[in-house]
Amino acid sequence: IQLESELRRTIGTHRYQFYYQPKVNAITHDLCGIEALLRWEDENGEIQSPLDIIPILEYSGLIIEVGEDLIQRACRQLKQWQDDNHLLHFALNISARQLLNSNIVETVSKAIEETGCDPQYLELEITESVIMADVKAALDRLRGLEALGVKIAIDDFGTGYSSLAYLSRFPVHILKVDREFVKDLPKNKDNITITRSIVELAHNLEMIVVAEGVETEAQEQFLASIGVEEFQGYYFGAPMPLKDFEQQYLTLP
Ligand code: G
Ligand code: G
Ligand code: MN
Ligand code: NA
Repeated sequence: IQLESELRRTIGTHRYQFYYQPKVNAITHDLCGIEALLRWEDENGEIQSPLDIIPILEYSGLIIEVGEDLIQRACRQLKQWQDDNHLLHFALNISARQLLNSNIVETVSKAIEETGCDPQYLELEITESVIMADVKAALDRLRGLEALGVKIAIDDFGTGYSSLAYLSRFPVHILKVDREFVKDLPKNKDNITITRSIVELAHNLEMIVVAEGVETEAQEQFLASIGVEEFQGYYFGAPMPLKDFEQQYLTLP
């Protein structure tokens, strides 16, 4: 409860911030975008993981208000990079309640309008299980978001129970292969079969594939060989504060 009131009290402050993790093109290894990952600083200045924070924001309903602030911040950062000629795709995670119990379409629309960012570069990551929890409502929201020009990614793909029939009807542009399947590539035969199938499915549905949790050259080479378009993982870079990200990736040597 104390943590909850602290989370409420610090909305809109530096205590909430994004870390940025690079995503690279599978062929050129050029930076093509980032995933923004929430961090929250506690009163001792220690950084807390979203795995501990998001559940509290979700059950308390604070996620709506925090989420609106984060969407605004994301669009502001995206606009700033666009003004500086850094054409990066900006991926932002959207939780269950944010998608299903808030006016997400209006929130995103307002943020795009107020910041002037180019919505084509904004990607909203939604997990498979959230979509399957309420297919009708999710489809309605996703159509609204697509109409704004933003891209939709399915996060942690392969861990839930997606109906393929639904998947083909959804306005989804990107599939993110869960790192569980990347973990022991290229040794694990099951994971070879699974990743190949996911890539084939995605391409048949005209989606691009991002592999998460890429940690080794062997994983990277196998995934490139089966047609994965983008990589994200410690092999290419861990999530890091804005300053470090800009210094490492956006300044000329
Ligand atoms: O950065 P880390 O791997 O610890 O993030 C853990 C999980 O927390 C991610 O898989 C992601 O789904 C979730 N998460 C991270 N940042 C955000 C955010 O800004 N909003 C929401 N809703 N979830 C986030
Ligand atoms: O939204 P999602 O849950 O996919 O967020 C990605 C999470 O995965 C973040 O918590 C991030 O810190 C973590 N992550 C990113 N790259 C790697 C990686 O290469 N290996 C592992 N184990 N975790 C990673
Ligand atoms: Mn994600
Ligand atoms: Na994920």
